[in-house]
This record gives sequence, C-alpha cells and structure tokens, in this order.
Amino acid sequence: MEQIVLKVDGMSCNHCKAAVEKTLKETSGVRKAVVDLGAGVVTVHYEPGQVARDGLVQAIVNAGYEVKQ
Ligand SMILES: [Cu+2]
Repeated sequence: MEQIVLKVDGMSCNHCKAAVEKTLKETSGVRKAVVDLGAGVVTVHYEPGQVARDGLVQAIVNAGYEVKQ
C-alpha cells in the first residue's frame, strides 16, 4: 500500500469533497481517499500494482477538477 497527496484545484465545498473522494474510491486499486478542503488536497491510499498516479489524476480530472503538480 502506498500513500500519495495530490493538490486539487477547484474544490470549494462538501459536495466537491464528496465527488473527489467518490471518484477515487471507485477507481480500481484505491483503498482510501480523504479530502482536506482547507488545504485543497486529497490523500489517497492505493495498491501500486493496480493503479498509478496517472490513474488517480485521470479520475479526478474526469470528475471535473484539476490536479496541480
Ligand atoms: Cu463544491
């Protein structure tokens, strides 16, 4: 299990928090996703053999948010 913190643009309320967490949890290989709205980040716990950073970023983008470096 690996953990990564991604900086996400455009999350402004609890709906955004729920949307980003949901799309990540529906992504294969993701075990846990927790958004910190105040910091504008999401912490993701995932299985590196099943999904990579690109896949996590893609899921967030598909939900309508942007990931910053
Ligand atoms: Cu929102």
